[in-house]
Amino acid sequence: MPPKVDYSVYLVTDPTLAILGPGRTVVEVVAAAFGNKTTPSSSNELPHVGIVQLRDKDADARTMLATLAELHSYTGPAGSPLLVNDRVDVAVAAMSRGHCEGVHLGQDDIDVATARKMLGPDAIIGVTASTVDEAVTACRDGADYLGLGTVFATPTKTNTKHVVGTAGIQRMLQAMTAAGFGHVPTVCIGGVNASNARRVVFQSGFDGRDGQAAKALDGVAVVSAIMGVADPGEAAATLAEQVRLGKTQGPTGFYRALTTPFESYSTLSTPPTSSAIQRILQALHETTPLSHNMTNLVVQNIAANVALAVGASPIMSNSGTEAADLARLPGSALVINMGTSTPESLANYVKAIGAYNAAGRPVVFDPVGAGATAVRRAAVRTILAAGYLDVIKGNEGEIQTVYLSGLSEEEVAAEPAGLAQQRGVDGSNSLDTEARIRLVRRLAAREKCVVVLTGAVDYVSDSRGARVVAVEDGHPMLGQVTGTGCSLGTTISATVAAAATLRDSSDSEGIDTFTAVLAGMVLYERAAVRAATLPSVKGPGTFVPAFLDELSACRRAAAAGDMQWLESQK
Ligand code: 3NM
Repeated sequence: MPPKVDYSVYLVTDPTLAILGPGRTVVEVVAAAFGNKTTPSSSNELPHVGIVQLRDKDADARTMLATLAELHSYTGPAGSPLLVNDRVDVAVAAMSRGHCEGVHLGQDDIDVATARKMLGPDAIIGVTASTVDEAVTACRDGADYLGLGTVFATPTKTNTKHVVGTAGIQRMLQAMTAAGFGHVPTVCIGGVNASNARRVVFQSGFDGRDGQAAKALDGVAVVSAIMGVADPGEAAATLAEQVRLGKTQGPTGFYRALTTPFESYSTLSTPPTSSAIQRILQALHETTPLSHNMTNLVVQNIAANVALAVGASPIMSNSGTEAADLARLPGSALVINMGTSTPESLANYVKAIGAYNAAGRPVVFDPVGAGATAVRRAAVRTILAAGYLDVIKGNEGEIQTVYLSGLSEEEVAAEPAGLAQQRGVDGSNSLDTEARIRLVRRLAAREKCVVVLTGAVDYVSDSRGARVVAVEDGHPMLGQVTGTGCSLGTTISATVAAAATLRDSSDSEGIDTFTAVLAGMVLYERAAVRAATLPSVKGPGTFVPAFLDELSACRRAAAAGDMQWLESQK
């Protein structure tokens, strides 16, 4: 039997100058990652790198054997296995000298069964898989662990077959547990580093549903995040900590693992209590959170006024560079609204998402017009890859596009017609109620975030796809004023920010992102009904000021403990 391995941080080496930097060797960098220690550590001091793979596509066998001998003087005492990439012949030779513990095989290398015969039962044999079929087949063949990827496109390896995102990793994990291989350890590879490891580990995990057991990643495999940094030892320690947080606490401080059981697909859950909504609106009123809007030109003015009316402090800044400072301001939240995005704004969104993730502050994504053009569909993929989004809000076409953007082409083809065919022009309605509920649940469970599907009836799923609440309120007048859909995103950012602050500061029983999103929605939609039905409101022109007044009045009433305005809410 191969030894038990800590797969949390798996170091894959690369000898190219572009990654190592001038004047450094692979052995020096690996040594640094192990603290330059060639003696066994005390038992309570585990190495940060649990396993190493020598990957050198150009080296001859003899050079590889010499390098393995050197590397093993660090990995051996630490108890971290050392494997060879591709070369079973080199692994056989190195194992006979006690300088290596196994091999890692790609899909074009010698098959697992043959490698096992050559290396024996104690060798560790890992396999790279980038599709569900490859993953299950590798397990059947007897792989000891799998490297799943490519998670994100990476300059380290440009000939990768499939860039699958966290959604693709999750599908492979799900397929493994479905096929009875939940026990086979996995790492993911491709573009993983200290800034994304935590949420990659979290979002890739399959939470289990419909009687299928959960399966999480065991760790991350990295090249440049250790081989290409100035202090490999520190980088390894940081990665180990980020992986641990991803396994135990989710993507940011605010995410809370829900214990609510999964309910049936078509059943709606009980909405949050009026008192939970009241507490969130009161916190909003008292803390005046910053709502940082990276939004389109058309709606900036109304979104800023709505932010003020609901009790937030708006900043309409499209600069990604500035986002790092804004994210650190107390109580901030970010809205990414891609209504009029350009390549430049996309780069700014990516920076801003990274900054808010790093600060542990919420991000709301409004994929405006997501399905309309190829450019927008690509932008959605880039944004999903950029970081954790606490809330995704859109109409049917937009939410479908976001959902489909995480699937492979074969999976898109296999989707039920209603889900796949509609590529999302604004406001289109082709799904029936059950399909809408299924869509929000599936996207929420996959991305592990709250999903809001807007329409005549809105559907909101919690971040496990366990609870879905329908909100049937609002007024047709909202459809006659530009920017009212986008301003709902702004409102949600304000309530989610307030709930995050509430949670950080006091007893927050019953307060989570899901409840906060619903609080923002009911405030928004009830205020619209109240404004539109005032005798003084004659049409869209008189509606806007009355709507702002009602948003402000309802929020103030809630802050004072008066929730009467909500009573006629469905
Ligand atoms: N294999 P970095 S991606 C070695 O997808 C390797 O199978 C991949 O490098 C795969 O951590 C990759 O610097 C390179 O992004 C990963």
